[in-house]
Amino acid sequence: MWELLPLLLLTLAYFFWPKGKSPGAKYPNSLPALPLVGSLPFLPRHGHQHVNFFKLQRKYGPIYSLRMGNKTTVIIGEHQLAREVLIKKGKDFAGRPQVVTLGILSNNHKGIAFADHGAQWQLHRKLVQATFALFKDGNQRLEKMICQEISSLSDFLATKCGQSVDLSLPVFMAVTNIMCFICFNFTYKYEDPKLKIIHHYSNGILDMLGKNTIVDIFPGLKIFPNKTLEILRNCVNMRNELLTEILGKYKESFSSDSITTMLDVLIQAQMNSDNNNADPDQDSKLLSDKHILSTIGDIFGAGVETTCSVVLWTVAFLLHYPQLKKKIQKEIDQNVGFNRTPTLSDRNHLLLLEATIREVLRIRPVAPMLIPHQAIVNSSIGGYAIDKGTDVIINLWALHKSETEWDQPDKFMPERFLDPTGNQLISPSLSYLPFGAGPRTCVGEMLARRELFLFMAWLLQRFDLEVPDDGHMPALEGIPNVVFLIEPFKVKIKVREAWKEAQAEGSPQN
Ligand code: STR
Repeated sequence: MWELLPLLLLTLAYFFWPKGKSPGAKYPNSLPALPLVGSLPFLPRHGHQHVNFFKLQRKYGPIYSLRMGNKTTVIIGEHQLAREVLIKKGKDFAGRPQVVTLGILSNNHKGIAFADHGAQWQLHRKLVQATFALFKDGNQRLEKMICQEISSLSDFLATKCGQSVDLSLPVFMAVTNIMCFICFNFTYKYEDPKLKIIHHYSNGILDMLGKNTIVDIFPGLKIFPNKTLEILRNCVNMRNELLTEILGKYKESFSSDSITTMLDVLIQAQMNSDNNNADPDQDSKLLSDKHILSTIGDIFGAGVETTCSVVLWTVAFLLHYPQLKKKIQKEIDQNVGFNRTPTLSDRNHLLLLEATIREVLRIRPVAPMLIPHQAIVNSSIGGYAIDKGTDVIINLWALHKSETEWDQPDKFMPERFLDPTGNQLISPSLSYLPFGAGPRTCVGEMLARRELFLFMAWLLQRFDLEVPDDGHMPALEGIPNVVFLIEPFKVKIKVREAWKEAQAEGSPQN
């Protein structure tokens, strides 16, 4: 009897939900849909969703819709339409669907990644951007710090010389420290138990979000016990506790004379709004400690999981393409040598490495369907009507794998990002948006590109990354989660002979 209750509630919800189609308007092609379950029975049950959506384009075209529960979702698989959504009509589509799991993660849709369009999101995004502006080009504080972290990582890896290791934890620790520096101006020692806690809850959050729980389609089901939501809540609580502790301590020593971190920027904005009696209930309501915590949590999660994942993907591809790895190393040897370590100014010269990173971001995008968008007003895409409240998914996978836009899109070919002489980076197609675009575009792109370059340049200068003795190659299929993860793999670490020789002659200066 009780089992039938959700069904009954859902049926009622379905029939009483406003449908809101405007008569006469032309809507995108739609997959078949049944009452209650929508198009779910018509979606392939196996394989990666982004691949399935891409295949459905053959039948339904580059824009089509489907229904999930009572919601309409439009799928976009072509760059002109994607650019219309993200850039030209970016504001119309700057909303985010509010689903149960992400509500838990974002302390009720606070922060910036999953917050809906509105004053809170706008303010926090602006403050985060203001923080990144503190680290712009001329300022080498960030570069120095990133290099210091990579140097510690390299020294740690050197102790594993000859062994096959899973790089994910060491890279996680290095990247976490970089985010700690940006947010709080401190870093952890590798042996600090707090780092293990951060690793534990971050993995928990990722795993639980990857489960695609049915509550996100039928939110009514959240009243029933649900293991996934329970674990997610535990992990989020763990994170919130750790961040609250940091926040509390930080506030005690905060000084508005020296604004150098993200937390400084947020606390200063909070204080200014508290002191500004002119509008007591405007910004201050949007800058509570909970809001600050959520934004820092987003930036942390986004900064760590994405960069970690791309570094691992890049290493994995280099194991599959040893000739490419050698070529990049030659490029590093010629342009940087062994008397110094790579810096950001080498980006203009290590073009094959840059091209390789771009190709990794194409063939295994961090977010193959970006983060879902939502229409905040009635609008249109490619002449088709899109009602307010419709979810819009940009299938980046489809853009990056388009046969008409890319030569042999399934092949890993970094050269496609270089002109035939190999002396210049090129953009071979507009169908390439690894960081999204428009009002929701990734705020950390500059940081991410710098980190990826420095991590790979440093690692390849000093180490030969090789397939382990057991011959196990990394699997390249990936695990689509909120981040497109690579399956765990091991790599054999060997300090390069050339590096050793140079060391013997005189130690490199940083
Ligand atoms: C990773 C796990 C975590 O602890 C916190 C977050 C919140 C921000 C998320 C991040 C996640 C995964 C990657 C996201 C990021 C916001 C932007 C980024 C989704 C879930 C991407 O768009 C790839």
